[in-house]
Amino acid sequence: MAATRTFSIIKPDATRRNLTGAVTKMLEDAGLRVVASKRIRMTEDQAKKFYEVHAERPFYGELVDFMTSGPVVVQVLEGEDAVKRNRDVMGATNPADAEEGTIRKAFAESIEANSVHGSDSDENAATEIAFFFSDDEIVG
Ligand code: YYY
Ligand code: MG
Repeated sequence: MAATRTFSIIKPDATRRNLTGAVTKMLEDAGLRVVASKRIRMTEDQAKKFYEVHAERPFYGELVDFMTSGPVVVQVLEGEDAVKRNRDVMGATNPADAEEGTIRKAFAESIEANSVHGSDSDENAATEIAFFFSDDEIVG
């Protein structure tokens, strides 16, 4: 199968604990290649827009506060079946349900502070990549 792309965020709980390298190593060991990466502080507007799909959920406000509480590392990942490959290595949203060997099992602090984001479909991956990166920032 041809390589595809997905979008990843190393969240503030992970950057705060200096886990950028450890998380990235797990992504790479899972067969994903980082083809774009930058460390940013998300603005409130960016976080609100990024998580717009969850706007009606009770956790939305706290999620926006959390995602803007510290630096994040946004990344484009490339690999075979990248969206699923990344979701598999991330593990379940709630670390209590995450399997051994997953990033969230290893590092997540809670269902909110769960260390990583990953796109859930090819379509959303394309939208999310374009939200943070221009074409010339992605080097495959
Ligand atoms: O895609 P994924 O991150 O695994 O979960 P989503 O259901 O898309 O939720 C996005 C984000 O929202 C999740 O990573 C943490 C937060 N969240 C929360 O704080 N509390 C919940 N009950 C559900 C999700
Ligand atoms: Mg999601």
